[in-house]
This record gives sequence, structure tokens and C-alpha cells, in this order.
Amino acid sequence: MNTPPPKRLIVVSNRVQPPTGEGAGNQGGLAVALSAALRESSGIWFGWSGEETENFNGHIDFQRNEGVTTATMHLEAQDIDEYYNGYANRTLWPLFHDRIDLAEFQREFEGGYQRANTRFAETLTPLIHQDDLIWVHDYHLIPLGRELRARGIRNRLGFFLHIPWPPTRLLLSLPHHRELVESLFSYDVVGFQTQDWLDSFFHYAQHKLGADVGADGIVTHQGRSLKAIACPIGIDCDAFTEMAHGQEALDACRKMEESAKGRAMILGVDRLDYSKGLQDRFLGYQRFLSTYPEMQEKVFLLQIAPPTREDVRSYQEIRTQLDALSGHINGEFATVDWVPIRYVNKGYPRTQLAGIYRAARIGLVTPLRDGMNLVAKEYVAAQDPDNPGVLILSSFAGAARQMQEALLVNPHSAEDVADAIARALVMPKEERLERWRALRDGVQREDVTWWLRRFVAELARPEAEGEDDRAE
Ligand code: ADQ
Repeated sequence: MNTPPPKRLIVVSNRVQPPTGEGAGNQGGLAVALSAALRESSGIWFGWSGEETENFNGHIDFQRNEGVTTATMHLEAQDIDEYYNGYANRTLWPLFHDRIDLAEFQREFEGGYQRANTRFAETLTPLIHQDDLIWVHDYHLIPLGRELRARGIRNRLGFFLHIPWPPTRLLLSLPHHRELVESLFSYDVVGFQTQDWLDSFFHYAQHKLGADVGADGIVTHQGRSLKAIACPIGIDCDAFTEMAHGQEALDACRKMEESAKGRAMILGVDRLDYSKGLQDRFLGYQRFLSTYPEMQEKVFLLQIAPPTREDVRSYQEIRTQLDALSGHINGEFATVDWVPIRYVNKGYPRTQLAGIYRAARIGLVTPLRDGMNLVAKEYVAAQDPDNPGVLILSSFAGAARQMQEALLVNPHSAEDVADAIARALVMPKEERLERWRALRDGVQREDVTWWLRRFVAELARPEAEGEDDRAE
């Protein structure tokens, strides 16, 4: 029997990450997996170029790299300011990460968000063919489905949220929250990272919209239905493991070990973002050093945290606070030949990063809120199978649901973090192996391809009902 060719996939995200041609090592698992699916279906990846234009005119720049077609457009400075730096990163990001204290509610941001989403829709609409599957990514583009429907698009539309869905009581503080949530009903499939975020969405739908939530995840509101699913994202585990065993990674690992001089390395790798809990992590480590003084000079914390979103004030502030706190802890504990925290504000090529993960006795992943957290999975994939390190993971990361064999901690509690570090350092090899094998099996089984196939299968599923009332 011949299998029909896959339907053409159109991926839409704020930024586009085409294959770089610089080898698999430099691309994240998500970009690699999406590129593979796009290649297979001769699809398109559409989004903002990251560039500014004086007058938005809907011009599309097409490029083809390694069999993947990307289509990008420029945005105006005002869009970038109000949509990207504004509503996406100063309103939705903090609110969806439980930081209502940092969320800014400004009409201009909301207007800019709508305008940019309209621009995405206007530019994308002419590229869409009748049978294409359209898959929209993340909080920047929630209203895009509604904008596409308003332009007569009747294709299957999917949306995946990479970040948490907030509890209803927090979402209520967002002006026009109802309109934002209702716009999700233009999609056929809406995916969340975990059951927790999915349950939060169901709660809002049921209690604030009065929607009907079926046991099969079908949510019906005012005659429109969507299928909501929990579909946790993974990494390309096999590729990452292979990379961690490659020469470049082994060189990086050896170099790290030499510079550790027999001290156990505790490793944090995060974008410099307040949701990642870096301050609490430093405080937990400080507590560890003071509670277990015999461990001083026997360990060090390497925190790699490249700055992001530097145009947003809260990100500038957290950077200043972390500079001060790491300086303070080093000042308090350092000796002439030992620095307790090595704090590095830059990114590393993935091949090197894999080697650094491998050299770490502990992977310390303690976000206060995180949709998933791929660093936890990468750390596991990179470990030496004969002598793996220990993953300490925040129970508030989406990844904790799948990674129960990690040492799960409350990242707000310095004592909890300190005790977990102490426990990890003396954990018998047998227990380390047992925990790691279970974690690795999960990361390998539910990898990025598994995630992608599950979502696309749901999106491609023919729906008998509702086909005709999709376009507005
Ligand atoms: P992020 O918040 O960016 O992603 P995360 O899932 O940890 O968080 O992914 C970060 C990626 O960047 C990892 O692949 C990591 O290796 C890389 N990275 C981080 N620091 C680096 C450094 N210094 N050098 C090189 N690479 C570095 C959002 C959500 C997450 C969700 C992902 C995917 O916030 O919860 O897991 O999307 O859905």
C-alpha cells in the first residue's frame, strides 16, 4: 500500500532558525526536528527576520538552506518595541511565569501585539495552499489563528505554547484576558507542555468562559471546538549523546576537568532570565557552603548564563543583582586558590556545552517556573553511561513531570537546594546509575521527534465536525 505524501507543513514562529550549514552541532534540537519535518513535507518556516524596516510593506525574503525553505519579513521599530519587547516579553512572559510584579500592562503594547499579529497573517495568507497544515508557535502569536481565519483560511491550524499556562487567578489580571483566550478557539489543536498547564487552561475555559470541557480534551465554546493536549517537548537525545561523545566535546570535558583540579563541578546553564531562578540558586549554593563547611574548596559552581532580552529593564536589573550576589558569595568564601562561583555571561557552541555537561558531577536546574526546560534533558543525554552525574531539578519546571528520578527540589528553599547538593555529592554510584538510566530512557523515548509526530498527527487528524464553520 502506498502511504500518501505528508501534507505540506507551515511552521510559524516569532523567529526562524534555518539550518546554518555549520554542522548539526550548532543548532538546537527543536530547529533540527522542525527542519526535518519541513524538509520531508516540502514545507515553509515563516516568521520575523529579526531585522527592522522603516516602512512595513509585507515583503517576504525566501531562502532555501539544506532543503528547508524559510520565509521571513522585517518589522518596524515600533512593532519590535511594542509587540516583541513590549507585550510578548514585558506583559505575557512575566505573567505566564507567575511574575505579576514584573508584568507591565500598557495599551500601546497590546495594540502593537495585535498589529504585529495582523502583519504576520496578512503576509502569510498568500503563501498558504488549500491542504497545508499550519503550526503556530508560542506566546508571541496567540491571536494569529483568529487573524488567519478572518482572512478566509480554513486549513487545519495548530498552536503550541512553549511556556506555562498561568493559573486563572493570575490570568484575570491581564486586561482583555478573555479576548486573548477566546482567540485560541480559532485553532483546531492547542498543545501545552504538561498536564498542569493543560489543567490550568481547562480551569479558565470552564470557569471563566463557561466552555464545555470533554474528557477527550475537546473544549467547546460558542459553537467552536478545539482539541487541547499535553505534549511535552523533548530533545534530539541520540544526536546529543553522540555529540557528547565526539572529539570536541571530549576535549571540552577534559579541559574542564583539568581546570577543576579534582573539585566536583556543579553546573547551571540558562539564559539570563528571572524565571530561571538564578538568584535563589546562588542563595541555595551559599547555604550549602555555610551548612556543610567541610565541602568548601571541594566543589565549585559553574554558572553559564548568556544575557537575553537586554532591551527589557527587568533583564538589566536581574543581571546587576546577579553580578552583585555572585561577587558577594565569592567575597565571603573564596580563598587564594579557590573561587566558589564561576559566573560566565556568554553562550557556548553546543558541542562544547555537551562536554561541559559531561564534566559536571551535578546538573543544577532550578527554575522558579519553566514551561519544560531542555537543559535538564541535555544534561542527562550528555552523561558518561559508566559514571553519570546527578540531576537536581526544580519541581516547578515542566520537565519535572517526566523526570521524577531526578532529585526534585523546591527552588525557593535555600535549605532544600543545599541539602540536595550535599546528597548528590555523596550519592553511591549504584543509585546514580539507577536514577540516570531511568532518566535517560525517558529522554530518549520521548524525544523531539516523538513530540513533533504526536502534535502533527493530532493536527493532521481529519475532523468530521466543525470543518465548515471555520472561516469567519
Ligand atoms: P528557554 O527558556 O530558552 O525555552 P530551555 O528549554 O532551557 O529554555 O532551552 C534553552 C536552550 O538554550 C537549551 O537548548 C540550551 O542548551 C541552550 N542554552 C542555554 N544557555 C546556553 C549557553 N550558555 N550556551 C549555549 N546554549 C545555551 C523555552 C521555554 C522552555 C522550553 C523551551 C522549548 O522557556 O521551558 O523548554 O522553550 O519548548
